[in-house]
Amino acid sequence: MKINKVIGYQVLDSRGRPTVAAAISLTDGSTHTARVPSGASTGMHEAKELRDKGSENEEKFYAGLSVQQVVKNINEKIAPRLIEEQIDLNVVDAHLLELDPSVDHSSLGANATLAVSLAAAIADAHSQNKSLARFFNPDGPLLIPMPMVNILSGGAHANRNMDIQDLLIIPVGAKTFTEALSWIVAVREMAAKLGKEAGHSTNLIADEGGISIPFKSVDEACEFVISVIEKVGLIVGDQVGLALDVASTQFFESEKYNLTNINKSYTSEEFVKYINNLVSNQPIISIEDPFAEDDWSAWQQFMTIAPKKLQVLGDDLLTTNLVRLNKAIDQKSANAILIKANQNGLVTSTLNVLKQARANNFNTVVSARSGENEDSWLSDLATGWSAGQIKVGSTHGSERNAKWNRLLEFEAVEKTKFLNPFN
Ligand code: 2PG
Ligand code: MG
Repeated sequence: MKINKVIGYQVLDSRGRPTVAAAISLTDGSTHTARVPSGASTGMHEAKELRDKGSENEEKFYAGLSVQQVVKNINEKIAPRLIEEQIDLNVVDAHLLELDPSVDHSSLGANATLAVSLAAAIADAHSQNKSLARFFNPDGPLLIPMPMVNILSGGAHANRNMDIQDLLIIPVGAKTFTEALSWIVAVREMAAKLGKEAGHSTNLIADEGGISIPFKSVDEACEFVISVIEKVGLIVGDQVGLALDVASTQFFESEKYNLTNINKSYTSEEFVKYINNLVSNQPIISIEDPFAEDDWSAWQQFMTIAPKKLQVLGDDLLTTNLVRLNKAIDQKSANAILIKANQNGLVTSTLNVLKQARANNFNTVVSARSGENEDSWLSDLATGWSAGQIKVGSTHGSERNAKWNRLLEFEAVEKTKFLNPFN
């Protein structure tokens, strides 16, 4: 099946900011659309998301956040190439790479390349009469990833109410995804209730739907979530583990980690000790970005002393980038990678990063961004690629629940197996 039409246009995301959509129409009359997400605590090594601010095409009505130039790139540069050359859907990414060979896709914008790349994958799946998940994993049971779900939010997603960005839970004792989600919903509800009873304002719902309570220290936040899990009747450790996204790049300045809520600054070496104490004293089974994106030696040092079973997850450190991943493999800087398609810019090369991580025994966590939309392709990618885990934010907001609901759908209608990388 061939491409008939490619149209880029601007839509709004969950923060009410513009983002890019691409629609690909095929010769059978069908149309396939993908919308791209957008981060707030972005790493500097991510592929480049272009916006109009400061450009010739600046669009003032959207506070400079519009993406009209990117839309133009799709309509005037990408579309003619894909249509006139009558290319097959499975080589769209190769053509996008030729059109923009820059490592960070800064000439067309990674938000242009990813929108088209995703729409092409969805269209290709359709041309084979398959869902996107089955397109990538045609045989055997679909493997459903373990969810990692935000309960408390801080950092860039919640007015810096807490220094760390997320306190999440992982329902490691659940036997199915459906059971896992039921526990998560129970914990989130109880967190809101107990938070209010303790006199906190729980009114601020963060960008990813987490509850924002201004806990001063990480220990305080952990202890609160532990009490919530216990109150629900679940066993901390056996059934539910804690996870952190420290997002430390956000508070690393002048070579110091500055925890402003407790008024303390740490050198890299001191912060390695601080993090190691934290993970040794709390039931934390996964820690993301404990150190800043270029503080490689802190990562390496930590890995030599960290508890053996701890998942040490690189987000800003690795930015779904093959070169950075290979460096982390060589230097033993982490043992898990967050996979975000828009940090990379193309579906095929995102998958290559995931494959390389898996081949080197890294855990893989497919992740949404803080600025999301109603699309659910993320759940299809995570499942089709058999990623061990998925991170979508909280269970609040339709842009988040679209992804959870897609996984519930798989479990209801397909033959599935629920993955547990923590077993
Ligand atoms: C992260 C993501 C998602 P953002 O840091 O892992 O939680 O945040 O999309 O803002 O980079
Ligand atoms: Mg992160």
